[in-house]
Amino acid sequence: MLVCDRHRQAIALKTTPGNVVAHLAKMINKGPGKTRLVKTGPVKAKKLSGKQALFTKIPICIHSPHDGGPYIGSGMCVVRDPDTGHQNVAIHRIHIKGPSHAAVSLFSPHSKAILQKYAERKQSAPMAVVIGHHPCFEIATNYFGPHDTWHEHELAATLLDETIEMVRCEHSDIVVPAHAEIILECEIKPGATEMEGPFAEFHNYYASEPSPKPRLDLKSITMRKDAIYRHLNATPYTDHQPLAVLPSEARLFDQLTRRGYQINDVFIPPWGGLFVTIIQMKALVEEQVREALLTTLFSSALLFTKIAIAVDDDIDIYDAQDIIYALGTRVNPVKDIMQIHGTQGIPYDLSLPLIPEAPPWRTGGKLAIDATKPPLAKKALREKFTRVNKQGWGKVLLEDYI
Ligand SMILES: [Mn+2]
Repeated sequence: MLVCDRHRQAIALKTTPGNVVAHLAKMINKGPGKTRLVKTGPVKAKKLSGKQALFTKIPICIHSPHDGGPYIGSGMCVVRDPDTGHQNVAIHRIHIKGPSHAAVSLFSPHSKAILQKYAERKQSAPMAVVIGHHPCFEIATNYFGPHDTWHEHELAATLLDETIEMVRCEHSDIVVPAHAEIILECEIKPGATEMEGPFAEFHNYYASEPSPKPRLDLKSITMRKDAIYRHLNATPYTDHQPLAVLPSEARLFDQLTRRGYQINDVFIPPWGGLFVTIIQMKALVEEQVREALLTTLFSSALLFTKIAIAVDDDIDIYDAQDIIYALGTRVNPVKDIMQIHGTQGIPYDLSLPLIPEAPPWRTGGKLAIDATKPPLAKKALREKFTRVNKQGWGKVLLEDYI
């Protein structure tokens, strides 16, 4: 558990827990940091190739009881555009199907577009799977915003504020971090597929049928002398959910702040199945809250948001009890809730009906809840919502009496 909460994320990003999202937003805006190509590095200490290159050399786990087999959930998969040489890095789940072959579920549209070029040319596509490194690498890898000429590991250099050493792969032109724990060098032969799934998803459900996915053939493994296998379990409550949304939280914070809203923090709680986004803000008028909520629901920075909740700065957005308190005491169902019908729901959301003509897409809706206090413009009313605590709370100290 390296980055499962703001406290740990703050250590990784060298900031304070309350400032993680704002800090990350600033870093992402800086763009790529510096990298340096070196001849070799710690990740080349051990090399296994040919018949020695086997997935069985790594303690790959089964994540959930009914999964189709062991899965790598922590692989930062690197592909390289055959025309431009630009790389893309994304975490794709990898279903181990044999000692040296697997199926990869391509999540990133960036990676998909690159691999499509190889497929159209009937060429084998190299893919390097980077496992285990400083958490900034995993945070950066979960950035899925635009980046034309740089790749996610260069963003890690910005987050670390260091020049990152990279090494070339043994079997391709792909460059990978020289100080990573393990690199799996694989190739995807044109048209080759393997069945992938079932696999329990980020929200605790099995939400897709097994289906053919690109087949990965393992060509070599390089690793550090005493390499550590970093496992990321897909089911809550681990690092997986917080990592998957952290750059998105930062991008939404940036988007809302740029629109002029006074945003304190943004949080996509794992206890909302990643379908709920909470924004903490102070508004001059109620209309600002409604606009910020709608922006959140349709933000391109977010993947899954179905429900958006706005709370004030006296609510702890990391505490589910406090959120329910705000919903209970600050929401007038007649005017503080906006419901939108007929929007596109994501395939994973089992609460929504499938579109019969276009499965796995679903028809859904959105829900916005203003659970803030009355806005700053309504000063007297707002003051009525000042939270009261017990007489002497925080002032009576046990030490004064013993
Ligand atoms: Mn990308």
